[in-house]
Amino acid sequence: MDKKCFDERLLFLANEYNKTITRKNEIQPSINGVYNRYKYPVITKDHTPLFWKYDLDYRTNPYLMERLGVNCAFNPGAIELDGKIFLVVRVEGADRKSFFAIAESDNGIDNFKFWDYPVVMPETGDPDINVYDMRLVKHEDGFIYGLFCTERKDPDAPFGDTSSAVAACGIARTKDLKTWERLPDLKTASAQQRNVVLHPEFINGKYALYTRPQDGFIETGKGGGIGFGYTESMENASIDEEILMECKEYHTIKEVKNGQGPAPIKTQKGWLHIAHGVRNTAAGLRYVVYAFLSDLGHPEQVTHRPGGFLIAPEGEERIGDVSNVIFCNGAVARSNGDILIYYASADTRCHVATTTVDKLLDYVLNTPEDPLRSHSCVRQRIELISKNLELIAKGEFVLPVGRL
Ligand code: M1P
Repeated sequence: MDKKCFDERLLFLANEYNKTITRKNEIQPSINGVYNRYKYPVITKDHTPLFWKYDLDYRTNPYLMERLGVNCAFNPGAIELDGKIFLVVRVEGADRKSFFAIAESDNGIDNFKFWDYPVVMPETGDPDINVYDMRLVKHEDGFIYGLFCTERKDPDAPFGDTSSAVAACGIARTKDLKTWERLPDLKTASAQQRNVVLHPEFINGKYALYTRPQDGFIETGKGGGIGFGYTESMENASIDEEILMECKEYHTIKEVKNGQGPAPIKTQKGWLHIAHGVRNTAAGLRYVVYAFLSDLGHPEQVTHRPGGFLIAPEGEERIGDVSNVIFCNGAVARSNGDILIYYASADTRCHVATTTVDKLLDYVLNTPEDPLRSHSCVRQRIELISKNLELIAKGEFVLPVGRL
């Protein structure tokens, strides 16, 4: 390719990239009344800078090919600092490995831009093969902690198994998202850990952690629910006793796995949790996001369990590398009561949903629990129908045209 074509191609790529990172997002009408979705994902692989992927030197890359492709950008941890929203995004290279990279936006809804360089996460003495899904927590000890999943090859995997890993909780901390201090991985009695999240406050002088113990890499076995435990320090984090505070539940949205999302949000009525549940289908696992409330003084005690999911994949969200997956490990509660929920779809891209503390509290306090059997579910629905039909019969409101 001659230099003129090279320059034209670069101009085309730059225009496309700039369109993506400056595109205004559009709020969508809320159907469920709990939150609003947005027209465009907030982060995609196309948000990653061109200079991460292409060698821009005509002499060494005359065809202007990608040399280090990016496959997807999803599952971000989220935090607000000085009024800006920062996402620590899980970026997956074309080579399957994930790494962390920081994107920032003034409003948290659009115009996210990646910093020039991804995060170089320091390693422990046992190097990570893959790192992903960071939960960012501004702890009252003054540090911002990033807890993430670290995977290393399973030394006990049968010969020929080139996929199985041992998943554990990696821990790093920072004050500015730029310099990261890596701490030893969390120690627990469980064989594997994913979805470990630090509670933002001390409880009786100890650090508290939400865990997700599981027996195997994919199979959760006896584990697979949200666990809870304490550690004296984060420099050598170790949980002696891990209790299961939110279990898997037969024939529900969390029948196969159940994991904490971001750190819970403190409200006057309790700790608001956003989590993910996984069920089985003929097409494979289906991941949805759900919510629950726990006690202010005892965050491990769940007080309200609204039945069903909060966010399930819709439309294009259903399709991607791991289809039928909605996953959330980042949310921001702003001082004005707004909540930004960052959820990824199909392990491919990241979206935002906006709501408020008031709305989410109303949702968790007043959505009925899952009664666990079809017969009880239909009874529950008939109660709602009867109440509404009575209201209609009494002429409590002006009926819009057509049927309600
Ligand atoms: O592929 C869906 C999700 O699978 C894992 O989550 P969990 O440990 O709950 O099964 C993670 O790999 C997550 O990143 C991924 O989105």
